[in-house]
Amino acid sequence: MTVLYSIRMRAAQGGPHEQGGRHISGAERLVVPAAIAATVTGMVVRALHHSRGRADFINVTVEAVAPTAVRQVALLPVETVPVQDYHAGRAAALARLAAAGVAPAAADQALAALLVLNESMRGAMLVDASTGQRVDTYGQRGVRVTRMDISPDGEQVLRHALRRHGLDNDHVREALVLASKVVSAPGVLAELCWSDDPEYTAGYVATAAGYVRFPHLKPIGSGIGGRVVFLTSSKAAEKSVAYLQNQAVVVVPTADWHIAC
Ligand code: WAQ
Ligand code: MG
Repeated sequence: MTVLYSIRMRAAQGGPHEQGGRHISGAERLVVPAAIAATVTGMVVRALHHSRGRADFINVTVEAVAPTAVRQVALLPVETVPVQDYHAGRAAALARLAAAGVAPAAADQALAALLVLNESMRGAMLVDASTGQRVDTYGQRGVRVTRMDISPDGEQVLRHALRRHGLDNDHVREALVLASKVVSAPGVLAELCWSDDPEYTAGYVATAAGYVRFPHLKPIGSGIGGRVVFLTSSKAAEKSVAYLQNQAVVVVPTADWHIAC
């Protein structure tokens, strides 16, 4: 197996993130050496032409990953729950989280934590699925999930299937890969997410059973999005964080992978 390179980009406006810059965009891929240059260029172009604003700080990291360190995980099956508006979407997402075993009060508390943000975070909040308490120590930055990608063959399968449903866009592809990694992490029960791009209102709830999309989880025009990762126990938090941030993962569709609608 050839060496893969982790490529990670984060872009901000008003200076670097660590000096208070506003998060504009981020991306992470795991690619073969021949794809490094084009991937880096694509990420920089994207950061410079983003609907959240033009970045004035862009950091790109390129780092080899030992082939033995790469783990394969299954691509999550996809389903869309049609909802009229974001009120209905949030109610449906909360119901889905409860069905997955997140305590209803904990799901409410996590949703509230996303709604009070006055600026989007760069990463995710990790929350105890029974108490709703935040358990990571990353504050306004959050935990960044990195070092994941879909396999090249898997990407063809995924894009072909998404195209038939009019869903072959960066948001869906990247979120599906990220969520597939997240729910494969030790101690993770579920994830709730919606985009921070003002024109993109969709979000999802992911569990090991699948990726469930809701076309509306926020009002159009809102630049506040976010992610909450629900942990079965706060005792596992350190292990979960280490996996989310560092474990190299290649996502692969299994023979029974499908998009329900
Ligand atoms: N690790 C952790 N958190 C992240 C990461 C990451 N790699 N990337 C983004 N986030 C957090 C961060 O707080 C962002 O503000 C927020 O998630 C939203 O990020 O099926 O586009 O990249 O139609 O804007 C989901 C629905 C789209 C797709 C999600 O997220 C569909 C999306 P964005
Ligand atoms: Mg975004």
